[in-house]
Amino acid sequence: MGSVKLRIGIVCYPHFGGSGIVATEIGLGMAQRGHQVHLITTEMPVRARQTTLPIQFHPVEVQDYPLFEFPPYTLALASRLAEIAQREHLDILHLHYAIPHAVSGYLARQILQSGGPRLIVTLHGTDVTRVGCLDSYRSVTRMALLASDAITAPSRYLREVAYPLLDLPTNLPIEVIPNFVDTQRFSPASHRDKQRINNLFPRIPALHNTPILAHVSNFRPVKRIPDVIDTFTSVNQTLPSRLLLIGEGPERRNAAEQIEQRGLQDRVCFLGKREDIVQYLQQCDLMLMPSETESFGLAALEAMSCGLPVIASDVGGLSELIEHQHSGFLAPVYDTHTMAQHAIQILRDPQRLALMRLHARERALQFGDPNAVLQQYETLYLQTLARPSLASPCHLCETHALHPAQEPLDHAHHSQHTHLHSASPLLDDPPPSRPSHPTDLP
Ligand code: GMT
Repeated sequence: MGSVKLRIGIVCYPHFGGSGIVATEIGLGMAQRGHQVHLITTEMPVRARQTTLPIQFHPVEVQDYPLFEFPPYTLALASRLAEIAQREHLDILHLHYAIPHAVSGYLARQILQSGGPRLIVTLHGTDVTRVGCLDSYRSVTRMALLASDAITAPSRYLREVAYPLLDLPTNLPIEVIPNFVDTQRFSPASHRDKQRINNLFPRIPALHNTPILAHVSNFRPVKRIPDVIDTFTSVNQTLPSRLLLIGEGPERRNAAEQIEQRGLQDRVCFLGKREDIVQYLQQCDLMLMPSETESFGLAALEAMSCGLPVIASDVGGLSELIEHQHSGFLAPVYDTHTMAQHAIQILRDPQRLALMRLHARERALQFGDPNAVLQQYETLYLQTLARPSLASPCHLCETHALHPAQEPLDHAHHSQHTHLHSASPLLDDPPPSRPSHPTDLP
């Protein structure tokens, strides 16, 4: 980084889940690059708990009241964002997962009137494909996105579906900035120590040399946990094997029932939410990810980085990430028969499996340069700061105030005033204006 030090507020869901992980890693990376970082969430995010970097954490408290059937988190967050943005002179608020964070960010800036931070919204997946597109949320999410200063998505797929699903004008830029992985931490084991896994399956010692399949997720319906179990059931009928289920979520109970009904409980182990997943992934042979939709598939990328080929549904960002028959396999969504056939085929061919493990790792390495991704975000932050905020009226010429939804998306007029609008007094050499050609995945 140059001499520019930004004051960045990061807003995300702090629990286990891709959007919170990506947001936290961006926060840590920006702090590493010398920026002042503020995490604004209900709890300290999991991956920030051990850090020694000077990151400030601001908890959001949602006050309850007997009248409320649902405590209004969106409002509590908006008030907190306005307070922190003003007190800390934030340049940027980077809002991860549009619902409701984009709306809270919008409200915070309305509270602050002029001089508020630039709003960057990173769409993550179901905020578009499952929730944002619902009648209950579409119009308000759309309004907040149109009022933001920049929007990003982790894949071409999510960018493309966001326009029709959220009814966004096609001239609204959405920049593709892929998820990334720490390839040093998520790395193949130098030697495979199956004892760690064998200890999890004490009842059937005969299984101790059998293949190990893994699934990592937040166990929501979109992850198709029944398809994980169906695929495993078929694989196990042909090739005795074991399954590690890592994560926690609403589908866990159904999964346990399904496993018991099939008499597979001695071959399936629930590990729950954990921070040490690398040590387990390193001992596994394959990862299963039969999701109904997936904007990117960070869990798949982390597994690939540990050298695991992924058997996935051919949807969304998974189709962009996994090279079929090379670093993994893609099959039609819900087609557990084909997924199982792919698994059996590769598990029966140790040489090909070893090669695919290398290819999976190679593919992950293409997403393994956090600095390149951080640079993309940093450039975006600086670009938004170098031009007037798109949402607020141009205070020097209110009659010309443009809204990003309106034609043209022309910043030329406003750029005359850029230096006067620049929110950061620390910017002495503003970068060029917003890119018109968003970047794509490697
Ligand atoms: O959209 C979600 O389901 C939430 C989110 C999360 O917090 O787990 O997951 C999404 O964001 C990740 C990070 O960008 C992506 O890697 C996941 O593919 C994406 N999940 C879905 O699209 C289902």
